[in-house]
Amino acid sequence: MGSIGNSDVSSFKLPKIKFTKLFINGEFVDAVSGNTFETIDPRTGEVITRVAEGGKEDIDLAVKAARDAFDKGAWPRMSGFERGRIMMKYADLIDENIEELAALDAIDAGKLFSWGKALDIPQCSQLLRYYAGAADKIHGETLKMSRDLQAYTLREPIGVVGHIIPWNFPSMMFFMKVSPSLAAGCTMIVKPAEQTPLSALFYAHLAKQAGIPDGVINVVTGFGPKAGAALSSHMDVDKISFTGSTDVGRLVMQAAAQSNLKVVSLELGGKSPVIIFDDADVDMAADLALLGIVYNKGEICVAGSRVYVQEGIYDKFVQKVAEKAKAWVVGDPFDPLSQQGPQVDKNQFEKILSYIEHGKREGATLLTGGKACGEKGYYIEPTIFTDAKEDMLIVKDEIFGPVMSLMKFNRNCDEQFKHGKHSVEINPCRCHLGQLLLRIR
Ligand code: TXE
Repeated sequence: MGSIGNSDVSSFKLPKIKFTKLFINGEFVDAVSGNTFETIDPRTGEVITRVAEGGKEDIDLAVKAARDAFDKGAWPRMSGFERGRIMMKYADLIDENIEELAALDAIDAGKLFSWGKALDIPQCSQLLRYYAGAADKIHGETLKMSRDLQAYTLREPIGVVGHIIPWNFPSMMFFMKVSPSLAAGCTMIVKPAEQTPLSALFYAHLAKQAGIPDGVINVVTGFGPKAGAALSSHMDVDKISFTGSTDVGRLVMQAAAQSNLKVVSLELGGKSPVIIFDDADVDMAADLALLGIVYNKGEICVAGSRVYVQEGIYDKFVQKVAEKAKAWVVGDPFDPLSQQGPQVDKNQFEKILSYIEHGKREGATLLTGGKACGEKGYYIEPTIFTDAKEDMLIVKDEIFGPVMSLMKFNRNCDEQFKHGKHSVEINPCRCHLGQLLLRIR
């Protein structure tokens, strides 16, 4: 059952930690307070290293650097083509360091090393290249107002942008936010999640190597209530882009409203449904439904956590998905046999286990999994509940872990859902890919 893989991973060379300080105005510096915090390896629960703990004073310094770089620096003033050329160089440097970057996310976030190498890190350079190509294609419009009057719009960079990122995709989230801002000519402060600061600091180093001018990208590691709150309430930040929990999203929006009414983008949680009809290929449906909940250990806002199966294939589907979940290999992210690594930290691990207990107490039937595995670290078995009901917490709340709730529906599902208090909510998760961080004048 979701066994811990057995291959020897002790021979894998763990990455050397090179960067642990804040990156402000092109330099790695200590926090003004001199404080540091531990970043933990979820494979073992042990400390990897200590990282500078940025606070309000450090955010002030980083915002000043970004403001100067925006008001007086070369980045917003150079041609889009030139910005794109430097971004291409940045992307090449990421490709040259794939192994080290994937290894950093494996020890800091528990992400599978093989998937990091094949997916997460290559997607970072892909994002940079995509937006590099957009940097010289930023056009306004010409509007014919009347026979004698013509108007036009110009797209300009919005200014200094604050990016607050979560821990589930430390690398991809960094570039989903940073790449469009760079293309637009903005300058920025990135606040990585406290659980996963290591790869962000490496990306700061690569930005400098690529030739991105000082002050354009600043990285302030630290905690949300201090560094994150200081960024979202800062009077000299023009836009804040946040990905994380719905509760903190609300705080960020409040802070923006109560300070300088900065523009806000929020990408929050989700509770995504998977719907499987009678005519589906049961084997394939079981594969995909399982992948939908165990991908990235379920720590993804589009995890398929509620699975609705039509009654004609329900029993067959339950049997198949249970077989597959039992064969799923949970283990060290460096083990090539592992299909699922540890949850990101102790908090998340305990939160998921407490939801599982809730599910049992609420009367759902545990089909597979349901407990932690391994002697150390934050590993959890792929867990499937049947007999789940719409009003159970496991069906309503975002668990953000490998926990699937299975529900049967029949041909009259319209009626069933209408009268059964069906609570499909609009997924508040939004994609940032289309966001170029420009304003129209
Ligand atoms: O998120 P937080 P957490 C959901 C998921 C998960 C839950 C909690 O359900 O179980 O959120 O995760 C910073 N002002 N998602 O507690 O706290 C924080 O430092 C400004 C979904 O880790 O929202 C980090 O950088 N910033 C999501 C970032 O916000 C603050 C991915 C996210 O942390 C702050 C992650 C404050 N007051 C979690 N407090 C997705 N959509 O993918 C914290 N932060």
